[in-house]
Amino acid sequence: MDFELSEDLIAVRDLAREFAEKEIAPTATKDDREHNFRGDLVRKMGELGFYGAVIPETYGGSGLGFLAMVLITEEIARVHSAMRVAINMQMGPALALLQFGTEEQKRKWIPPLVQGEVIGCFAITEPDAGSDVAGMRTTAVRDGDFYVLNGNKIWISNAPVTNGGLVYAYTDRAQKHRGMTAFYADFSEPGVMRKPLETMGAHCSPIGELTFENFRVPAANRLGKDGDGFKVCMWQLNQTRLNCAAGALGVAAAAKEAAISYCNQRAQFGQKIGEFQMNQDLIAQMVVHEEAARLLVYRAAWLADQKKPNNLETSIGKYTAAEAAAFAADGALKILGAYGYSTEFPVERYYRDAKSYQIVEGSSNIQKIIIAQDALGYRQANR
Ligand code: GRA
Repeated sequence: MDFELSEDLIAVRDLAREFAEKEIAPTATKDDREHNFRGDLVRKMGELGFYGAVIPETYGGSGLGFLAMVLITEEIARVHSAMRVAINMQMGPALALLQFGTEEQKRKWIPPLVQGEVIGCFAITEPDAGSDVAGMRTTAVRDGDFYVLNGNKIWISNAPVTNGGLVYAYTDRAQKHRGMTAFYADFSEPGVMRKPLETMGAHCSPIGELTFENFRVPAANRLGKDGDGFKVCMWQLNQTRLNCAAGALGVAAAAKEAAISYCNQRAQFGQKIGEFQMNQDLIAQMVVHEEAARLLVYRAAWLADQKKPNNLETSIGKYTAAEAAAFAADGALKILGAYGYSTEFPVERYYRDAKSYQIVEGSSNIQKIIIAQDALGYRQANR
């Protein structure tokens, strides 16, 4: 195993770090409080190639791969977790198109996603179907050259601002998950209602409901065949989960850095608070959990770059990274005390953002189910 990053990977990581520190950091805390969606920065990230790392040059990407995507995401999330979501919203649909789309679909829709010229999204979750994807109710009924979609999606990142994206719906509910179909839909057509929703964190990343009422999607926008949707969705989630895992690594690093810096500057009872063993215990655990998670996430990305099965490794990486972020943010708040709780400083933002990683793209419990069932021999994760 080679633990060194190549020169290309170091260059792309440094570019992302510089962009995050120079362009995102100055307003991060303020913007997040004001729910300020930074369309300008989202566009710029596209121009810098942050969405195209996993997309071949033919479709406007750099083809650098999944490890590059992870490194970029980590750097963005270390400064501002909410801004990392943009990478997923552009990359997720682009990758699904790359894997399941026709040549025409790829050429038409991938480059604008990669450039950040359109704002993407993927619509899976519904009020009664979160962890249980197959429990969704949205339907797509064929009508000549169109499908007519009806249903309600919730907690959809970018819902208030997206131009369109992946939508999953049942074309034949009787077939259960084998009757689900995937579409790449343009939301400027009539029949799409949006409702923004408030959340605890990640305020710069707008989220909301999408309601489809007799929303007509051309049959030419279908990905694969009728009934391929669940497969497309599980495949897509495996890729986008890696982005969430990388985001969690970034938050874990940010919280740890804040805790260390405060330990070295704050004095109480006549000494730096880093001298107290209870704080050292927290710092040691933050370091270990974060580093372990990083190696696991990089392994999953490396496997993806080798085109080897990696669902299990991605779930292991995502679970570990989410828990490392939550641990680090919680620990940083303990160490910073009132300064951590204060909205003047970014640590409370890390805390709010860290919690999201235990929920999104398969909760920590869903990852544990995937991991345990594989270990027990009930259901193979890599299929
Ligand atoms: O044998 P078959 O033909 O019936 O196929 C089965 C299986 O082989 C069928 O699906 C196939 N399958 C897969 N195929 C390829 C299952 N997993 C995979 C796979 N990874 N690759 C049914 O399989 P099953 O295991 O019986 O399915 P299930 O029990 O209904 O569901 C499985 C599972 C719980 C893992 C799934 O529903 C799941 O992943 N749930 C979590 C939902 C999730 O992650 N939602 C994410 C929402 S989007 C989001 O959070 C956006 C965040 C954005 C951001 O912050 O960046």
